[in-house]
Amino acid sequence: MANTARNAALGLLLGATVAISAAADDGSKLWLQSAIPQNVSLQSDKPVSETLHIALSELTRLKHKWGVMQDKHRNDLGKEGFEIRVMDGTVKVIAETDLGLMYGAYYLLRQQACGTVFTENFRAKEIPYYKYRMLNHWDNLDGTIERGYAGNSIWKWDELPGTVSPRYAEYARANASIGINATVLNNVNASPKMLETANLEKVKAIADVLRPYGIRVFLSVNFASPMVIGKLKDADPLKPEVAAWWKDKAKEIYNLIPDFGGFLVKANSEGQPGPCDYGRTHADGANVLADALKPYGGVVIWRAFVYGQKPQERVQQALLEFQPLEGKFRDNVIVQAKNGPLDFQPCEPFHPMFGKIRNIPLAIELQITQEYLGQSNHLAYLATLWKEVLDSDTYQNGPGSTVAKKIHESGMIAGVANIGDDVNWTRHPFAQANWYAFGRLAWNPDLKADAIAKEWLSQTFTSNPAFVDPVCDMMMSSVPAIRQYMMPLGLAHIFASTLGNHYGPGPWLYQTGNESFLKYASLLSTNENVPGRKVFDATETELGADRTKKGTGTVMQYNSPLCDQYNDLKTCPERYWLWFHRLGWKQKMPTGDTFWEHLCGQFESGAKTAATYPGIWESVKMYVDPERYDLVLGRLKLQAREAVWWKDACILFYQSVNHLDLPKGITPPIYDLAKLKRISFPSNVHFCPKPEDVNKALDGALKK
Ligand code: GCW
Repeated sequence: MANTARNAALGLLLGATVAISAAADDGSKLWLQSAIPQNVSLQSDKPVSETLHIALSELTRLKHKWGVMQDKHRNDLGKEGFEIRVMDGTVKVIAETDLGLMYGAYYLLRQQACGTVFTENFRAKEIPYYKYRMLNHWDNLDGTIERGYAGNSIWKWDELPGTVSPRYAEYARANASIGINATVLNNVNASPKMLETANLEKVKAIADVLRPYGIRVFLSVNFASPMVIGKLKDADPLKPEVAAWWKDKAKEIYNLIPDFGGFLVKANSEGQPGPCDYGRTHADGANVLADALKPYGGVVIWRAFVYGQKPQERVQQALLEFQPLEGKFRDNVIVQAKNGPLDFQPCEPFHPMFGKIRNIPLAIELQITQEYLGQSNHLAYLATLWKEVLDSDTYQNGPGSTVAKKIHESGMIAGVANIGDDVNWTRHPFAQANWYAFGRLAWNPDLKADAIAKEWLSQTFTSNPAFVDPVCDMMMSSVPAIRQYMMPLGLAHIFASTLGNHYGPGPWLYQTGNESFLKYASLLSTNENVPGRKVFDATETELGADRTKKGTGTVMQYNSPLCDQYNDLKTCPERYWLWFHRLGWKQKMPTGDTFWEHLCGQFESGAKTAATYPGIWESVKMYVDPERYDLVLGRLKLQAREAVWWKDACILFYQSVNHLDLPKGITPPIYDLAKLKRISFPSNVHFCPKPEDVNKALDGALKK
């Protein structure tokens, strides 16, 4: 092993570590539990890159004797990998690049916080599984965040580029510590103004802060930008002047930001402009941008979240739209599909594109922000949900064709960020765990959800097992419980507001007779000629969506044997029963009970689990600082209460259509259906009601 002289020198440092206070904790330091180490002076005979400076400064927090070694002659670690060895009492980080050393430094600090003892001959080697580990911010230029529940955007466009907030470096550091290396700064519902020169200069200022942490900046672009800011007649991707406009824009961007990552595009979806406006295809649209970025090494990320263009069932549309385009995209285009085919619901099967598309590199988009999972009021540990999809077998190339492997072809995994300008970044202290878990899974999708939870808890609170074990169990049970109390068995999109806030239950809205709601949810097309039309809504006899071969045929979008498994209730996983099947209330389930009994049992069980959360938290009070303790307790109490809200609202509403009695063993509703129907919160896309307001609304809905 070549040990360069330079690095022997760098192993010796003068520096100051930062004391950790055990008192009240505002959560701002996240899992890092220290501010950025300051006043670290380095003794080196060679110039030190900013990235290496970061690595060395962080290593001053290591309590063990350490050294770093950059070995450019190795060729097994790549740009970002590292190896750790303990030799002669010294922990050594070995990497080919400064970036690798930085990731190695964060690895060691994580191990230290988790209680690892660096005994002689300790060895570790890590290389990230995905090339692009990316956050998608849905942040707007006016400072609001679509589906953001932790305050306003951290990007302060008004003060940039003159004032560069210290938070940008803290953000970069937090991401670097978990391996995130790419970020899209703005909303996919993109303002064309984002590409104006004045704004690009602001983007440059942010990119300059993120770069030493190994993070590349991307932007969402509006397809009509050549018209809106370029004053062209249209944005037809096949017109030379449109192509020229994009080329000029790319040139301008790369002059400012030489390592700019590329464009993310939401086109012809939910009212956004796109190539279909001119009779062109998604491939035509993506390719004009790809050609502009190609000379600089940039990529186009084209979203597959399209629906409503054609009278097909919504969950089938993306595959139908993109399959004919296989082989037609430039090689620097990646198509990004959500984890499931509908829209980040609590429980969806994996997106059929992952099993059917062969000749388009596919990225996966996960949602870290909890749009449909209680926003910043509920504890929902999403790693379990993400693992479920990443580990799903698509059978594309026989058994073992997991979604995780499929997206390795593009190398891109993206998560819609849950970060805002709240002091603790995510408002609910446990939402930090989702940001953390996303980064860890993007680095290594084989990690286990509980192992990640334990890492996060150890670093964020304490590594004492008396705290970590029960709280980890609570986190692990959270998504399964939410699925049960909100939308059990694969029921989807029954929120109290459709286009608006997606908060609270409203199964009554998604019914025939409520055409506008049904259309937005587009659970099935409103076109009368589509087979299986109007099979979603609840009737006196049934509930669910018939997506079997006899219904809309959606099961056919999955490879064998899944197609037949999903088609038959006896082999369909319980969590997808209502996703693929329309069930009679009195129908006997494979479990022996009737569907109605089974459904009510799910609501009951979810509510019971949520009811245990406040007590679990109270039992670990001694391990938590008072500030975060109170913040979490208040929200867990609300979550327990909201679980009953969901259970009562759904059971009472379904009873109003099926006229069946409450099954034995189900706790009688405490709320009044008519009053629940009147609960309403402001209907906008960046709103999460305050816990006190929800509590007040629920007080008012109690039965007299
Ligand atoms: O989940 C839905 C959201 C929209 C979002 C859209 C999308 C950015 O309700 O707010 O728009 O999906 O992913 O494009």
